[in-house]
Amino acid sequence: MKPAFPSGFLWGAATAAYQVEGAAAEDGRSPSIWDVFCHTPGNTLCGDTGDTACDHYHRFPEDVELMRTLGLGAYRFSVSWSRVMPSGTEPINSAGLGFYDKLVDCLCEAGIEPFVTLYHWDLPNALQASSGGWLHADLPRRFADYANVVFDRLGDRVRFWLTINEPWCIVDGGYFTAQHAPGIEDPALGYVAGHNLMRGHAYAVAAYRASRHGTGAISFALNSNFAYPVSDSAAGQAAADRAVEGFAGWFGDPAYRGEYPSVMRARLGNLLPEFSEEDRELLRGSMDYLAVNYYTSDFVRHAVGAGPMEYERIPQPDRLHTETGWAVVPDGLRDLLLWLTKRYPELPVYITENGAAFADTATDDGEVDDQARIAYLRAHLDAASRARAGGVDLRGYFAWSLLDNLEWSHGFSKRFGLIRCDFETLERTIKASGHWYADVIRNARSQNHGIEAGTEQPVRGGVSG
Ligand code: IFM
Repeated sequence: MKPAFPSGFLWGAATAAYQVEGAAAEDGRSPSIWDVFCHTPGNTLCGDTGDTACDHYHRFPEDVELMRTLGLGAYRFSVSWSRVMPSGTEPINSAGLGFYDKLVDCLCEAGIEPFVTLYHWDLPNALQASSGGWLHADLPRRFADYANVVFDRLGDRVRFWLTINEPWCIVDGGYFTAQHAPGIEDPALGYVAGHNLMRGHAYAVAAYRASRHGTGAISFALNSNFAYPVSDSAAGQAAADRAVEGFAGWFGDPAYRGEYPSVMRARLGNLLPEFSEEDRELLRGSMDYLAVNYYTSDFVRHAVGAGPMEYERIPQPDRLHTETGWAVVPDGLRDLLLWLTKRYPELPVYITENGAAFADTATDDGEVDDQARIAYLRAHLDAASRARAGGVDLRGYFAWSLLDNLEWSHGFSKRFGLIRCDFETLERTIKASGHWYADVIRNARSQNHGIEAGTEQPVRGGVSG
């Protein structure tokens, strides 16, 4: 039987700086908008902050050893802009940059591919305070300057880059609902922030491709739900189509072809800013690969007046839900990957996040028999393999998350890890799901005749300006 995943498939796990690092005030790091948000009473459950988080900053050698135990081929982590450039611009903080240098060395020594995200939501607060952060038209240039510093330092060892993690979440949480930093509730501003995030992505990609190490692959992490109609009417199907275009297409279309989806342009009008011709040029073909973060899907119906896109989500109480209240819809992963591959052809695909929070119970020894998480991951890997069989050029999969961490405004209450973190003692224990994932990786490798061909070289996608 043909193996479900090919030789060279990248098996990884992911984290993000503010969620795991801690050491918030060490070695010259300045506060990010997430430090300010978490330290503002009422913003996070129990007032939890990332001050210590998992203390990955100090414990990364132990964590890399755990990755080795799991047999991971790749580790996706993010760089904290506030560590590297505390004011947001020059000067560079060499201690902060040095941390990532050491982490990358440690991963390379362990034979684990570093997969680096430049921005996972933690803007230096100095830039928010002085200029309004992503609302300022100049911020994309500042982001590219910072990105360039990181490319220059780590680019000799890092071959996979992501500019921005989940622009949709940044806009939704940060500007539509105020559940995330910077805690603004003004949709009109959200579209401006989203626009500048994509401009920042484009400028950073251009900087990378012009840099001395710029031969790897770069993209941004696109999160999206898939959407299914709750009725089989034509209007229901059209509403579901709009929902996917307005979610995945909102950021995918600009990065592929330099413009927002026409359905968004038609329905949102002036709420969507215009890209300049120069921005369009830089945006087109700015994904060397598709990086997809998937957790759940929506069930929708056409709803006149329910916002410009005129659809509404219908709750599915009969479906299994995770602790974050998200319906478990593995087929949505397959359908989303097929949709993305059809809309953005010729691009290799990596699932850069997939996972679930469940109410883990730990024994006194910290052991966790998280069968619900195993079932979730198994079903999603099966959906991923069906997407591959359907023609998706899937090259890698990253479980979210390597270890339990700060789940943003939910604080430490939602656990996504393959590895348990005891937030009192900071002790780590591999959960049943971690052992299960290690078996999946081992079996996949042995199905490929025990010959692990090494990670395929990053390939630039076939799209050009
Ligand atoms: O924890 C987050 C991560 O930071 C971004 N993607 C979704 C995860 C789960 O909510």
